[in-house]
Amino acid sequence: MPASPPLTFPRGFVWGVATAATQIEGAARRDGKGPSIWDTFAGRPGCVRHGETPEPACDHYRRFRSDFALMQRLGIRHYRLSVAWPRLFPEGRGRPNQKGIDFYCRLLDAMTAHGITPWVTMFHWDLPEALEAEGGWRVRATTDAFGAYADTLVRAFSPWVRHWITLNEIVCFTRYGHGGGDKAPGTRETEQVINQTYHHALLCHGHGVRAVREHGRRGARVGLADNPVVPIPFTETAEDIAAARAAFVAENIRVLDPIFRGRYAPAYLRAAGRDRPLVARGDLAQIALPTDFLGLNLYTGYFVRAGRKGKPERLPLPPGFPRADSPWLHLMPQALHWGPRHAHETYGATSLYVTENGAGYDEPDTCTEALPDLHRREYVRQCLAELHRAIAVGAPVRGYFLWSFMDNYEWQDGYGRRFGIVHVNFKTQRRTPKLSAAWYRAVMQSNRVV
Ligand code: GBH
Repeated sequence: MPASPPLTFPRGFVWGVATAATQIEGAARRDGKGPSIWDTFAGRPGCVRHGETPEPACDHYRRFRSDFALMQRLGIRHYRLSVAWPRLFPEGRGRPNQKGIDFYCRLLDAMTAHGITPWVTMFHWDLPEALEAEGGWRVRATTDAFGAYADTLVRAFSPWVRHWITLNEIVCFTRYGHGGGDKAPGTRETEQVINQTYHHALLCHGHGVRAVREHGRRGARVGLADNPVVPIPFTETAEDIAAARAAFVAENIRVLDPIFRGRYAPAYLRAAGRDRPLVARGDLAQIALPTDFLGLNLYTGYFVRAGRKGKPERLPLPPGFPRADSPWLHLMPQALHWGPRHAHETYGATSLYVTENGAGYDEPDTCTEALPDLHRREYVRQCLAELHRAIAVGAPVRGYFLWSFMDNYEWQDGYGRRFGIVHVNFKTQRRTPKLSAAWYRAVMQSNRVV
């Protein structure tokens, strides 16, 4: 039998892993760091599983050198991390905390010394609590504070950093944080307030882009990490694909229209009615500043077919549809095909990165040898095959970051749900690469799905 063709990725394809500050650093109050809304939220009874907090997480604050040595041994050359705003500005604004800046300088130094290229997210959900006390994402003043933070960050870290990501998953810290969802600050506000938090987040994205253009090094690149909802056509027929594409626009119009088209879509404004956000002159120009790429965090999706008159009809999932242990993570590798295709075909995105993809399982707290995490390996492998198929039909995907390098603080799920390809024993802080790490190493090295 002839060998099936190897799923080789384009030359220069970027392979990496991802984490975020709150989820790995620990040292929540060290060297002058101020509390973030996640420190506070976790301390509130009933908000996080077993009341677990981001302390000590993976104690990466003290262990980053050995973590980078491990990354190097695992063949990891690109690493997406985030900077903690409250480390640089314990009060959210004002005078920067030099010790916080110094920490990231040491960290970036060690990272690059290990041959690892940083991809830095400016904001991954850890709003300084001091700003929350002044209204947080609800008030426009927070966007000024973010602008100053972004300026400081890009100035301080540009000697090491060429790849910037402004914000991670706007919906998670706006709607899920303020609409009765499960994310900090955990409030329930009116639809108008929620729309306003989105608007302020979008303005901050614009500030991030501006800061990179003003202070970034030559060739610096910047984009957003979005987590679009991904409708997957039930069949790959023209009708179902058109329905899925229409659903993709309807689902993601709130973030992608302002960023790619410099406007709030009439359909969005009509639906929002009197709850639409307050917009100042110049805001949309700032939000739509040209970016260099769009990051997509892709985990799952839903199925759609063409209903009456071609209208998208969402198909309910039967009980028992396969999922990871994270209950929201229905296993739909096709999201890696349709996410990039939709982004390209509807908004004309010309450079895409998968900034996150992976799977969360309840694995043992202790382990002595490589966990045979074949469930994670299998899902990621299927996702990569679908991503390859997307690239083959023209989706401009330039790279892929696996979530996550190591098990970490999974927000409201605490330490219970593990996404790492490296196991972490949170009692001893011992790291043990899982089977998926050995496999991913071979993928990165050969630039193909093995
Ligand atoms: C990403 O979020 C995060 O960027 C990362 O920090 C996190 O650790 C990782 O993924 C794994 O969770 O409405 O009940 O169906 C993914 C966030 C989780 C957001 C599921 C939407 C829907 C919950 N997504 N959530 S539900």
